[in-house]
Amino acid sequence: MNFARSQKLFQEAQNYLPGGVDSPVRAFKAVGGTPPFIARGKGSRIYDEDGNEFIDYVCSWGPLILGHSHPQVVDALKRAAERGTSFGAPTELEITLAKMIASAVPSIEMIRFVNSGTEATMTALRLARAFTGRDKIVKFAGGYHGHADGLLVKGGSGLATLSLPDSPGVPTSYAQNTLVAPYNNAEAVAGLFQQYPEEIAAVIVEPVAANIGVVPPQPGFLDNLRSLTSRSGALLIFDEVISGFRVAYGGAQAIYGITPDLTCLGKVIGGGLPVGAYGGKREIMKMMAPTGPVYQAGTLSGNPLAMTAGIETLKVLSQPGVYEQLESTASRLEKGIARVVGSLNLKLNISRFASLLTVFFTDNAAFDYESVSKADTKLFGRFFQQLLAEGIYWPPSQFEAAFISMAHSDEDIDFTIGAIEKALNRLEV
Ligand code: KE4
Repeated sequence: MNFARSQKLFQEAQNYLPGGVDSPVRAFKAVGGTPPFIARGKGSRIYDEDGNEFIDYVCSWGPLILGHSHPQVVDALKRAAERGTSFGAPTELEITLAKMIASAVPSIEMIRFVNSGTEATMTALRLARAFTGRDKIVKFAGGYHGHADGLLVKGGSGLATLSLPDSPGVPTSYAQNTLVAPYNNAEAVAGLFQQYPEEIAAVIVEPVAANIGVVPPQPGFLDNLRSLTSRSGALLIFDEVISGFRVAYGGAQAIYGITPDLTCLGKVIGGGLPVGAYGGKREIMKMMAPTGPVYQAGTLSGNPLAMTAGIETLKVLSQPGVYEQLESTASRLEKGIARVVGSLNLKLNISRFASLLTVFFTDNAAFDYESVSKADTKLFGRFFQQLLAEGIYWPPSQFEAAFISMAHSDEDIDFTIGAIEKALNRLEV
């Protein structure tokens, strides 16, 4: 493959943007080489500035569950843009999307739209602190909830990849209010509640961890968090920015039958445009300005284009058979990779939850940050480069999930399995 134009653009970009990118993982630091500069996307495919074509398993890190440039979304966006892109005033579109989300996720009685998952989790934690009058929060090692200061403590996702356990610039005083427990370890959380009685405002958790690669909750883990928080007067916050409307139309909370106090959403509900949201019980949410004293605001919050893309995306997702199709496609990929791994007698671990999948270069179980951090990230980098050369755009980090969309066909999956077989054959593992 020829990447001449991407190499030239990458050089130029680095003069203006740190690392040439607007989000660290895109710079391919974890896998090496030059990131292709993408010119366009259609369905399951993306095309770079050199004309190379890739089957895309990043899907903009989750939002494009319908695939790129879905006609229903694009047509609605064109019409919306002609009516105006943003008013800084209420629109009916916000009610429409709010109603769709509230009917899909009963724990969300009220919701506030913001512009990113980071804004959603940052505000949900501020709200939890205000509602409980407590300062401390609990997160999980490897959990990534965006880049708000108090959450960059043993972050996952890009931080895990860049092995920066804490980010410089976060005041120690902020970090001291963030307690960290291992994922899938409710006993450790119980210990924190014993150590800091009446001080913990909330536990924030990815109900299906996807920023250390895909690590599903062990049986009982989420139930235990629910009972621990209820007993202690702390709030349970489900960060469903990835899992929301992806693992099920009602999110992971629908699968596990757990009612969190607050839920954070993003990605899919914006259909590829910048959206985040936090929502939950009415008695908690009405503490938000202007009905209550907790402040949060945003110029483009709930803007008509993002609302439109979200509404059209959820309309498609609410149709019968959608999650069955996603499950069938993702399962076909998982089984195909497993066949290859088995035939080559490789020590790899394939971890899948619905349409999220990670191939871990370790035979450790996908249990928590500790267990997956043993993965051979160098080997993963070579695997990634082999796949790219075969026309597969896999997530450029061992600690991210591959995202399967409604646009991935059986032919795409079979081609991908063939490319993975070639790639693994070429690795001296
Ligand atoms: P954003 O601020 O990036 O919209 O959302 C932050 C966030 C919150 N919660 C969860 C569970 C998330 O996964 C994220 C962001 N996800 C990463 C990918 N793992 C975004 C990609 C990137 O950082 O470039």
